[in-house]
Amino acid sequence: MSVNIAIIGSGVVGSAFIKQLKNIKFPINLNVVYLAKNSQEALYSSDYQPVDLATYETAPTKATLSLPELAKFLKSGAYPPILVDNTSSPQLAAYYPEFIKQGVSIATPNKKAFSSDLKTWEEIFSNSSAPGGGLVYHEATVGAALPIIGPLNDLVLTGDKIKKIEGILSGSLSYIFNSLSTSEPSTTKFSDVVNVAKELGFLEPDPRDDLNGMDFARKVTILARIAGFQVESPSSFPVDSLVPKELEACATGAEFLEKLPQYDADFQKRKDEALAEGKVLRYVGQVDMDNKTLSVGIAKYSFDHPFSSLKGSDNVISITTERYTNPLIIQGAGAGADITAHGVLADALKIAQRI
Ligand code: NHO
Repeated sequence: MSVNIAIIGSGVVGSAFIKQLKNIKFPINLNVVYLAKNSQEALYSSDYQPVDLATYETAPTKATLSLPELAKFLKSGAYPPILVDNTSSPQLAAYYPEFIKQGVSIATPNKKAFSSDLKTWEEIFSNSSAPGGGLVYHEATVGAALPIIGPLNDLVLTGDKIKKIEGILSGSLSYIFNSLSTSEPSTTKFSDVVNVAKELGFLEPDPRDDLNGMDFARKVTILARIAGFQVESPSSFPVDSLVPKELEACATGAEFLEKLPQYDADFQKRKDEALAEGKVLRYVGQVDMDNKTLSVGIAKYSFDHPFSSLKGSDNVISITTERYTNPLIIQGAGAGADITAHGVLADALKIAQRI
């Protein structure tokens, strides 16, 4: 048995994905027929010869195929096709409904298609369930490779009712709050912790892209939609940005970091107030299915709550359902290239077994 695979993107996650794929043994032949290193350069041959993953970094490339050309190429191969999107491209994401309609299955950590407008989400899943439609697996769009989307889907499909989802779903914001707000009094400064997070590689080049909460809001949108809440978009509910209003206009991330210490006193006050109540601050996403509300922002938790003892950049999610009246709690590393890549590869292998 064989499948044809197209890999799009060879950045942080993409290159870790290729390394893992190169080294696995699997009963199905995983034939990589197309590899787009970036939006300009690709490796492929018109007779579907496998791309040599050992030499892809230096091998001569061709111009990438347009998305309609790529769909046609994959559809015309001898084996069922899987597209692995390791980019954050909105253009590629917008083309998922068409790929799926044409029988191309998708495995991806790219959140864009699942967290933009509701219409794209609906098209993806209705095309996937139509006869001949491709399969869609996107476990690594939330919590890296932590098993969140699979179990949540299983609960919904088997008739459980989701009541509440609450989680810390950003590696960078988890690290910042775990370091900043502890059960012991501390004078650790917000700006210092943000700088350390940056040095450790947890933050985007411009830290505001993590601190504005929008990436987190996309993850909450995905979870709410799986639970049956038809969220219009990640900007249709309150998101508490950690970027002070006055610093939104800074021209660069470096200027933002330089001015951030002016706001340390605000964070110190907030965490001191929480400590006085026997609580710590955490940056969380909440979905309340009974009241149909969503939010992303700072919340307070007592010292014995599972969110309070989180370590490093770990993620945690708590899912309360009709069956799980004591919430189902899933916790572990929620960031990092190898971890994310294995979530994507595991999804691609599941697809290969099903198509
Ligand atoms: P990169 O390193 O920018 O790589 C993207 C590559 O795609 C680039 O090489 C670019 O040239 C190529 N590309 C873009 N458009 C293309 C096109 N049209 N055709 C062909 N190639 C194209 O990005 P990453 O970091 O590898 O991320 C890839 C995807 O994984 C993104 O959708 C990202 O959101 C997702 N993702 C990444 C990570 C991570 O570890 N970097 C995580 C989760 C999801 O859990 C991880 C994490 O750390 C989460 C987060 N930082 C947190 O929670 O704090």
